[in-house]
Amino acid sequence: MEKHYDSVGVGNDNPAQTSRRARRRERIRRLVIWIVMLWVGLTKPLKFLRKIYPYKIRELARSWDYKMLWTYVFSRGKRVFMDQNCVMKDPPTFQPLIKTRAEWQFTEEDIRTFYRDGFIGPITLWTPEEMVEIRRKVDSVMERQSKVYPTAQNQYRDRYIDAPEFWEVISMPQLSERLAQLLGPDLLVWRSQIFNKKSGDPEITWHQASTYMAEQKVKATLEPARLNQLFQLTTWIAIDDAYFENGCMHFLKGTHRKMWSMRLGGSGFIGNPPEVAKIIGGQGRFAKSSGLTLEVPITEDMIVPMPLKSGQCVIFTERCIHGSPPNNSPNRRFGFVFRTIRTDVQVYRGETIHEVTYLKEKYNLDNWGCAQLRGEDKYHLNRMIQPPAYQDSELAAASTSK
Ligand SMILES: O=C(O)CCC(=O)C(=O)O
Ligand SMILES: [Fe+2]
Repeated sequence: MEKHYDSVGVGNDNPAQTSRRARRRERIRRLVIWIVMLWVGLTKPLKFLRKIYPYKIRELARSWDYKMLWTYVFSRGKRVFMDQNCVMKDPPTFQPLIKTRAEWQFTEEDIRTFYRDGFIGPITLWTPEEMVEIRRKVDSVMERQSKVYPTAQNQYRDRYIDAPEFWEVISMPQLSERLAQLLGPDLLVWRSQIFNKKSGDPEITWHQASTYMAEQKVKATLEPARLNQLFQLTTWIAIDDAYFENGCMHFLKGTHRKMWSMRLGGSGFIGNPPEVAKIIGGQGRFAKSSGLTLEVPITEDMIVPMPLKSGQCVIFTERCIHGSPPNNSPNRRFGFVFRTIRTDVQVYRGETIHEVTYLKEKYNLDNWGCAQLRGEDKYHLNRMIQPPAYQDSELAAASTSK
């Protein structure tokens, strides 16, 4: 399974085990970072200075907003935002942004609910019979080495680029037509992931993102035309049934309106009462974070479990805090995820290697590109790939795509 945010890592050292010397080095490192943040905060308006900065400081000065910088500086590095601050306001109208076939059409009420909660689901895409074939195809990709990132530890990222089986699932109109109603008619896929939580695997801690800044820490991964607009959606498809015991998705409804700060240390539980975290956490492990605690006061009524039958999906904004409990069942919990943007969002600006610091993984972007999911691209901001098609005619004939 792809690890996900569970070691976001500003504080992933373990002082008890480190020697005095290492602790001193760590203190000096933090002091240097603090001074850099202070400097960047004070000089942020002086854009001409960026020309002389080294890459990381230049990008930091560009991507970190004042609230991020001053929160870090005034808390002496104890509080941090993992992403750029933004607000999500209601759109001028809750009318779906496109009209489509009746069975895929959201109502105004559906869109209103999405904006109220930050997610919409469960949505049924395929019958259990159809899922037999889809599961077989998705599983078969897992057995082939990735041509996208052949040397990466994680072989499952962005397989929409080299696996026709994945692109076939992602590009089915019952998905793209729904995404377009929320995001608009012109759509790109920029990432896909597999979250195969095996029996005994731990929780995925509560997290949120907007421009995926936590990945490189100094630079936003996505650069949208308008930060406060809805510009990205995640689709989480259940390949097998996902339920509480095997660790289905959970959301903190309504938390998508802003970015929440995180505090170094703490009990490891989100919000104040650990009892609340335990409700959904089984042994209370669900909301445990390694070193960082989201500063959001949660109440029981905010927690929405999202059990899904195989063939169902949930569509959500990554800005809505989400996570999933450990898999305490004998079965795997297999989630197939892809991420969609509007065409006016730039991905990986100027990058040739994308670092995901909390995974300790670097992805060489030579083979990466966005794929056009729907409509047209008037902006041409991103490198594009041609979505994969079946080479093998037998496989194509066996395709159940509609
Ligand atoms: O599969 C999970 O439990 C978490 C998935 C997730 O965080 C995501 O798709 O953004
Ligand atoms: Fe996530």
